[in-house]
Amino acid sequence: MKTNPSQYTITAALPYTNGPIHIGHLAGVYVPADIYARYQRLQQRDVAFICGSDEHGVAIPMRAKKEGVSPQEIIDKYHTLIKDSFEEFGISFDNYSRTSSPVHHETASNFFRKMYEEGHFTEQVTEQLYDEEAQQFLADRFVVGTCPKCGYEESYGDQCERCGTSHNATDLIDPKSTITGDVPVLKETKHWFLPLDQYEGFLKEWILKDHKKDWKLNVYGQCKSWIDDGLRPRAVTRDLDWGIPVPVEGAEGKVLYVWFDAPIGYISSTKEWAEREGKDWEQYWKDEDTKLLHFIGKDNIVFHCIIFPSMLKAEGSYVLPDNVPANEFMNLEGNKISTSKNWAVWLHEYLKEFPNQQDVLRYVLTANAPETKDNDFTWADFQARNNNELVAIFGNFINRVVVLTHKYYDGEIPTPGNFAGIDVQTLKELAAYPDVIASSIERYRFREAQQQLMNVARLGNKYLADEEPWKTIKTDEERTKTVMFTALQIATALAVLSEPFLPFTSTKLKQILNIDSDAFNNLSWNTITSSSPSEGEVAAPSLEGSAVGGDVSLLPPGHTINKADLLFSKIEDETISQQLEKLKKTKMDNAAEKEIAKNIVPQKETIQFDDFTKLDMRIGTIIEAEKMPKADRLLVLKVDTGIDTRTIVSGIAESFSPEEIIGKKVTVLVNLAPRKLRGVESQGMILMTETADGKLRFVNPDGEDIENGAAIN
Ligand code: B3M
Ligand code: ZN
Repeated sequence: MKTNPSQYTITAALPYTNGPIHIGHLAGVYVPADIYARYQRLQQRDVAFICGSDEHGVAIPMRAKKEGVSPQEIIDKYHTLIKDSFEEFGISFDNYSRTSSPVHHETASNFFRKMYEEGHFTEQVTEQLYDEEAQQFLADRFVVGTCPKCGYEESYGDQCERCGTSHNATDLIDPKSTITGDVPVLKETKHWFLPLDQYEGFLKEWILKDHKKDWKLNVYGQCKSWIDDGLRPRAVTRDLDWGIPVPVEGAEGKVLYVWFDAPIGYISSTKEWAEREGKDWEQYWKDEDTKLLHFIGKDNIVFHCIIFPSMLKAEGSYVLPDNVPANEFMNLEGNKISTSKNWAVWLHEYLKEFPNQQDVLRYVLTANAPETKDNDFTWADFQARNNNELVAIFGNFINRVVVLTHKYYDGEIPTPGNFAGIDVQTLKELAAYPDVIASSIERYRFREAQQQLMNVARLGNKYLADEEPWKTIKTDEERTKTVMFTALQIATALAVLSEPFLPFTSTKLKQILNIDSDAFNNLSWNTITSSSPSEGEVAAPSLEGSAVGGDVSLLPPGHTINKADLLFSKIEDETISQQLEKLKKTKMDNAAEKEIAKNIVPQKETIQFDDFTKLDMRIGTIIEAEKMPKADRLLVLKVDTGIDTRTIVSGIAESFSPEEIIGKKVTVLVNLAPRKLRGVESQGMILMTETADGKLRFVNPDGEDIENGAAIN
């Protein structure tokens, strides 16, 4: 672990542009990464907080197909939506790029070419899964099957979403094409492989032996288990027409595997930023003193801890990640969040439905952050945390302090008298918080850090409740001044310490306290630490430079604050029921869709009218029926077709007894070539359909007045 790096390169997983951002993404990756980046900036550290859209891979053309538009339209639509909603939500990326950008194509191609030229890949012709109907090779999300490791039946070709294992598509048991539903065949194709088996020694040394004991247990554990299981070569190219063309001879029609190019996106995004800001990108990726951190969700661990580091190692000139603080998953109301099932709270919708309440969602997602296990987001908890914590603890404290300061002193910070024991103790406790919070953040424990932040507000509330300035104002004005002065110091500390977690609240609070000007530039995380008085000491009143060396005041006597403005407001039951209704509707829509999907087979290929007129279908009546001996499913029928009376063998014995169908009007395909079934020649076919639970039904004419022999056209 690097303890005193010269720069921090903080990356957050590049979201796929195949859908909008939801609370699962936010809780798992973007909120913790943002807290970390904001905190490091407050510590005056040199930070590059990097992200961008992941616009390649199979997910994009799949989504395009679903929406009936081109892949380019899909990436443009979601890139814009994602970028804008991150910005409005206050995720403070220094750069948000996209992998379709020229700088990325160039960077990724060069990376591949260098590895290729230095002989880091093996070239192999292997048999890969191929969908004959779609005429396409199947990899990644184009194929599902049973995971060879955990038995999950819906595993993707490259990774199992349940156990996180990454595998080759040919490892799947019972693979099925997600394009046509067909069982794929094997077909030969050439690809370039990263021989991960050759990196086992390096990975063992780097992750297991080296210093990675400070990695989160879930991350370290997953890596260890993969390495212990033995690593195998992984194809880093694909037969696909969407992606970065493989930049070597003999690779026409092939593109880089999305997980090869996407992590390089961090590098290209850094380049874009450095170019704009006049910085040297290499310093943030190649300088030994750089602390490189990848914030991701648990399904991305293998790519960031095994594959990308092996690529960086092979390339040779880059630093390796110092840590990969991956989170588990956030569920929603007890169910797994799912883009395809629309089971999510979408960020862009939240921003519309809860205007100016970014911090409430940030707060709730951090309070329940899935740091060590999966967690659940519920609207009831969202409401409770807002009303009982943000409003009742944080907001209430600030409101009381600000209102009383105006009431007693016209908004001017009073000059304190002698500090009593309780004041000294309270301010000492306050001065200890920055380090406590910092230590939690440095160890990626954001829930704990935010709890400590709330404890600062609790400290303030308790202090006011104990000292009761609203009572002492009538009996002891001097004492009241000291108490109000002390409470105002706590409010000021809250404005500073809340910035990484609740940036909008912090800004608002700084405006209320009138400390958002340059005069307060000295006010920082560290000045809070060094600002506690001794008992009996009197604060040196000073208006210049608020809290510097030895001075006990963060907010000096004589300074005037602005009028109160509510930081948080109560969320009513009505608002919560609306959200729950919305989810209920999604559930109902999904259930209905599932019903339909169960019954409706996809439409067949288009035919011409001539094809249709070839079919000769007539109305007929079943006049005799008997079971075919030794055949469970077959009945031998005599049918009056209006043309003749003929024998038809029909596979309906499991649904009907012979007796019940005699006299039934049916539809018959009369010009079907005769064929023998169990020695009996069948001269046509009765048209049937099926109920949702699989029972057969005749296709009957609508009315008894239709004569046998009537044609269907
Ligand atoms: N696009 C995110 C995902 O798996 C994936 C991350 C890439 S980070 C280089 O949803
Ligand atoms: Zn699995």
